[in-house]
Amino acid sequence: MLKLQIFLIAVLMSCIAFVSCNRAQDMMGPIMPDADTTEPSDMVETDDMMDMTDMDDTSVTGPAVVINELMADNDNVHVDPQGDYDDWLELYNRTDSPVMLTGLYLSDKEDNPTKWAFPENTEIPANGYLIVWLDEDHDDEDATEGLHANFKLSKSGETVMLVDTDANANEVLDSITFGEQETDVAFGRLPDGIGDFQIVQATPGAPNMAN
Ligand SMILES: [Ca+2]
Ligand SMILES: [Ca+2]
Ligand SMILES: [Ca+2]
Repeated sequence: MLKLQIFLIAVLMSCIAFVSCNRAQDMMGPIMPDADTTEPSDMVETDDMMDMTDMDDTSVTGPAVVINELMADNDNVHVDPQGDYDDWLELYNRTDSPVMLTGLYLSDKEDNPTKWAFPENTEIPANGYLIVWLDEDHDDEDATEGLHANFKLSKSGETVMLVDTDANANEVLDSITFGEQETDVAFGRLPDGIGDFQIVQATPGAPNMAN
């Protein structure tokens, strides 16, 4: 009789151990997959982060090149190759490859998106910067050095856009509408290429820095 009791107790203990083990596995089960799916894409997303995700997925989705910084009233900050302090705009290549800007345009007029064409074979280096002088010196025979567009930026604010015409239609790759600007104060993305425009330190041709 004692043996039977010991046997039954042993069986009971085994059952309890078995059930406990299964329950522990059930509890563990949902935790592990959740941990695996906690990837950056599940984190809080902003439009900017979406752009970066898109780029990572395909390397080209979303504009490779964006408007990164501008100065609409340059009095004493950055001198052009001809010795003038003119409006300037900085482009930034968000990709790890050089990008040819042939077929791209800059404009300050939404009804004329192809106002100024980048010269043939203008290239922006991988993760690099390119300065365009917005000084109406495009026809100046002395202004052969540097890129000079046929419009200027308004200090009181306006829209400037980067446009591509590759797909038989004008595609606005990037467009910035800014308000009144202070003299010698730069307006740019922070961080480079993805952040919102704000007042920044003037860094023409170099990474943007907080003011
Ligand atoms: Ca100039
Ligand atoms: Ca203008
Ligand atoms: Ca910069």
